[in-house]
Amino acid sequence: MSKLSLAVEIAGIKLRKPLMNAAGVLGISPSLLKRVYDSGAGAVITKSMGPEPRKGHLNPTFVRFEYGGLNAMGLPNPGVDYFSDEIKQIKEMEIPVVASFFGGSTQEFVDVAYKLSKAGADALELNASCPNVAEELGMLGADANSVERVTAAVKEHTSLPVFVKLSPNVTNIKSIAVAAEWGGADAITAVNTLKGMAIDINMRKPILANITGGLSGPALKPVALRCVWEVSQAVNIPVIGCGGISSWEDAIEFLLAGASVLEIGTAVMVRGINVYEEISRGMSTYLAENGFNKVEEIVSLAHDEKRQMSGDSCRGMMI
Ligand code: RRO
Repeated sequence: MSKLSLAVEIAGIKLRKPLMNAAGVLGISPSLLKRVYDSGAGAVITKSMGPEPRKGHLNPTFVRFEYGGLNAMGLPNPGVDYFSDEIKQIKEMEIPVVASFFGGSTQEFVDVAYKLSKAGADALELNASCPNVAEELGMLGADANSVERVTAAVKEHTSLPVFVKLSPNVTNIKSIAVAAEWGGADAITAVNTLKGMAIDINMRKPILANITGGLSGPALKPVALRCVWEVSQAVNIPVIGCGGISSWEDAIEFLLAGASVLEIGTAVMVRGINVYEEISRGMSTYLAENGFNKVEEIVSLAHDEKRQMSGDSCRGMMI
């Protein structure tokens, strides 16, 4: 009988599959997040929650292209107090839940993290990288000192694992990842969306009301893959891969680049919720056909050092 399993463990949390939804995709409704889980995810991630309700930006907030999407939602959320109940509902369904959160100051990050921990989340994803709001809310992740300070403060006030979600809109993502690790992060999520824009040539003005937005989907994938590669070389904590993963082949690439767990976002909107099931199936087939039993056996395997340690350079020769 095959010993093949897609189960993984990250920061002490056991996941039956290495897939989650990316924060914000499918919003916050417990019933939608349950559908993500039922379709083959190992855990679900909520929309980023802040200290107070926020309406977000005016429409249009999303532009779809052939190769991805641009969003400028502007952190719409009902506020952490309202959301605590929703987390309880997700937990009642016995679904592992990662609560994404943000703040406008270190104290706000700490307060929201504390409330989400009390509400029963299994882990927290600290959003240091929203590209669509003023710097103090979004681009905390561009400054290594701030990332370390906020991560350390949050870690002091929660016993939950904290994943720090980084931005690709920086010159040196490795230094930011190391700062998060020094602050006590349990994993790095690489990456959030890439800042971009689109112009309507008939109206002769930007399409998004916010003018700029975050690029996601296949166009982001090579950038995100490079970020995972660099971050996994720079830190000793797990990396969660995110950015344009649309197929099982993409998923395998991210694992080989150094991700241990993957988040899927835009592909769910484009291909439907069954994408988790399809990607899981393709990953299982790849592992079986190439003589692997577990996902962790291929994590970082595209890096020379890991390939030599695992003896994978010989694998092809024996077949
Ligand atoms: O709400 C948004 O505009 C948003 C967020 Br919080 C984020 O983290 N990434 C993104 O592309 N959009």
